[in-house]
Amino acid sequence: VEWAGLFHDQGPLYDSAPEPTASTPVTLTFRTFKGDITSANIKYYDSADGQFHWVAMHWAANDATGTYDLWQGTIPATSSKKYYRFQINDGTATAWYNAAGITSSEPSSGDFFVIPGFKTPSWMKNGVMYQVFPDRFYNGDTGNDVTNGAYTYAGCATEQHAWGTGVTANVSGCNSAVFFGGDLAGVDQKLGYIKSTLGADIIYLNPIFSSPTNHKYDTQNYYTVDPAFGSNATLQQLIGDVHSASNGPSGYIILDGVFNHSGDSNCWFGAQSYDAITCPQQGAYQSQASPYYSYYTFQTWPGSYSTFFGISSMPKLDYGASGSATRNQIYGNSGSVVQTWLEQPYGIDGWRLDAAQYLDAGGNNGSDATNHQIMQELRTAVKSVNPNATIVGEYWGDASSWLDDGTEWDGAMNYNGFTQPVSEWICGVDESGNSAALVPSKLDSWLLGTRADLPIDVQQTMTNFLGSHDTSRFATRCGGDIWKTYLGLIFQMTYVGTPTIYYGDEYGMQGGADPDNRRSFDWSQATTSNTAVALTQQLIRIRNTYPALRTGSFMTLLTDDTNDIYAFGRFDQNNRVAVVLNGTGNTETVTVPVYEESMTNGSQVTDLLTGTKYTVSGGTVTLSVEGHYGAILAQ
Ligand code: ARE
Ligand code: CA
Repeated sequence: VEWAGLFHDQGPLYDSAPEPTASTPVTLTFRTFKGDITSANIKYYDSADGQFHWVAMHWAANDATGTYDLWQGTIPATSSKKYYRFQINDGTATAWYNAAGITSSEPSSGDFFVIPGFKTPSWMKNGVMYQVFPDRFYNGDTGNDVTNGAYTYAGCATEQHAWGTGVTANVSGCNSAVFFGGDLAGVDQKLGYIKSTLGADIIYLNPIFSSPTNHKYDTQNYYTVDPAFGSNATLQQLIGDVHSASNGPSGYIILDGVFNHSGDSNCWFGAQSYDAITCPQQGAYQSQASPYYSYYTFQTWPGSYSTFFGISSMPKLDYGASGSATRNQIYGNSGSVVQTWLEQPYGIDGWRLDAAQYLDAGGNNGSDATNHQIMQELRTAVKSVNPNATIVGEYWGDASSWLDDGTEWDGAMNYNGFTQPVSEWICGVDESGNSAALVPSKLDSWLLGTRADLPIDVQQTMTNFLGSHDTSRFATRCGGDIWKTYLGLIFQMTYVGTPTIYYGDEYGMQGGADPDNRRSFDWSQATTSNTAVALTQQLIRIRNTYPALRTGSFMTLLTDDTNDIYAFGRFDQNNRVAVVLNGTGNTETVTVPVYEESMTNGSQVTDLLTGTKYTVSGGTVTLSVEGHYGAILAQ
C-alpha cells in the first residue's frame, strides 16, 4: 500500500454528513493512488452494543487529476456514538488509517468520531473573534474612570494611569489596582474598527462584572456590570450594537464566566469590602448561619478555606451535589447567573469558562466525574436558553475529555493545539518564552495529533490565538520582528478553528508576561496604513470569501525541514486552496505538490495575498515566498 496516496478526513468531499442526526447515514470516501489497492473496509465501534462492525467499501470514482481512486462505504444511521478507522489491503500488505495517521498494525486510539445530534454553533465556525481586556482597549466615558485612591482593596490603593504609560503599579504586588479607564462604552464606540475595519464579528470580553481589580476575575456581584465599565444598560446597548448590522457585519458576543471562584468581596463571602455596597445578608466568611455558607469550602471556619491557587481573595465555589444551592445559583434555572445574561433583555451568545477544569465540590480541583457532571448540567442550562449559544472552556492541555462526546463544551482555548506549536515554530520559544524550536514535520504531527483528539465540529470552533491575557505578547515572544506577526496572522486565518485576535496583536503590540501583556491599546496603529492591520483585514476578507478555509478539508502538502517550509491544502466542493508558509527570514523558491488536493495540470492558481498567478504543472506549483510570510493559492 502506498501510504502517500491515502487520505480521508471529515471535510465535505470525504464525509457526507459531518453533523449527522440519528436518521442520517454517513457515507465516507477514502482516497488511494490509482490501482494501488484491492479492497478497503470501514471498521467502526458502536457505543450502543460495544462491538466493532465492518463495512466493505466499493470503488466509486477517480479524482479530477486521474491520480487517485476514491472508495466509498456507509455507516448506517442510528442515534449512538461511533468511532471509525479504515483498513486498506493491496493483496499482500495491509495499512490502517484513522485521524491520528497511518500505521501498519491496527491502531487502538485516534479514530474519527460520529456523534449523532451534536453540532457546534455555525457562527463560531464561520466567524473571527476579537478579545478585549476592557480596562485597556478604549476609554469611551471618562466619567466612570477609577481615580487615584478611589478605594483601597487588599492593601492596594487604586492608581489611575494615563493611556499609553506603563502597566506596573507604584506599590509592588498592586498591579491589579492600576486602572487606565477603558470601558464598555469604549468597546461600543470602536465596534466600527473591530467589525468594519478588521472584519471580526465575535467579541470576547474579559470579565466585566463588578469587582475591585482591573482584571475582575474576583467577582463581587455576578449580576452587575462594574461601574468603572458602565452599567447593565451600557452592556445591553453594547450587545445590541454588536448584534446589529449597522456598524459592520452583524456579530456575536461572549463573556468571561468566572465560576470556579468568586471574589472575597462578594456578598456571598463577605471577607473584604472596598466600596459602599451593603450586603443584605452576612456572607459565609462572616457567619456560619449565612445562607451562602454552603457556597464555599472551609477547612477551619473562617480563616482556612479553598481558593483558586491559594489566592485568598479568590475563594473557591463549592458546587456540592446536583441540585445544590450553588449549582442553582450559577446555572440552575432562569435567573441564575449563566442564564440571566443569555436571556433577554441581554442575550449574549455564549460563555468562556474560566478555570473550567477546577469546578468541583468539597474544595476539590476537578478533572473528575463531578467536574464533568457540572459541565454537562451547565451545557444543558446554556442550550436551554439558546441552542445556538457557545461554551468555550479554558484549558491549557489536551481538553478532549470535555470535548469528545458532545455533552460538555463546544470548544476550548487552543493553547495546546495552536498557540504552543505555532509559537515554537515561528518564535522558537514556547508560550511562556522558554526556548523550544520546532521543525515543520514536528509542527505538522503536533497539529495532526491535537486535531485527531477532537470531533470535526469541535476542531472548527477551537479558538486559535497567537497570545492571550495570560501569555506574553506574540510580538515580544518573537523578538519584536513584525514579519513573524505577519506569518502568525496568515497561519491563524487559514488554519482549522476560530481565529481569535487578542486586542493589539493585529498590529504587533509588545509586552511580556502578566501584567505587561495588558498594555493600553495604541489607537494610532489602528488604521490600514499599518501593514499588519491591513494584512489582518485582507486575511479576514479572504477567510470570509472561502468557506474552504473554515469548514473545508485540511491536508498536509509539504513539510520541508531543511528549508523550513510548511504547506497545507484547504478545500471543499467549490474551492481548492493551498497555503504556503515560510518559516525562514529569507525569500525562498518553493515547489508545492498540489496534485495531492487534485489541482489539475494546466490550471491556474492565484496568490490571494499578492494577486500573482501561477500555472499548475507536473502536479506542482513553483512560487517564491517572502521570509516570514506566506502565500494563499486559490483555484
Ligand atoms: C495576579 C498577578 C500575578 C500573580 C497572581 C498571584 O497578575 O502576577 O502571580 O496575581 O498573586 C486573574 C488575573 C491575573 C491574576 C490572577 C490571580 O487575570 O492577573 O494574577 O487572577 O489574582 C492556570 C489556570 C488558569 C489561569 C492561569 C492564569 O489553570 O485557569 O493559570 N487562567 C485564568 C484567567 C486568568 C485569571 C484566572 C484564571 C483566575 O485566564 O487571567 O487570573 O480567575 C500551565 C498550566 C495551566 C496554567 C498555565 C498558566 O499551562 O497547565 O493550568 O493556567 O500554565 O500558569
Ligand atoms: Ca472610562
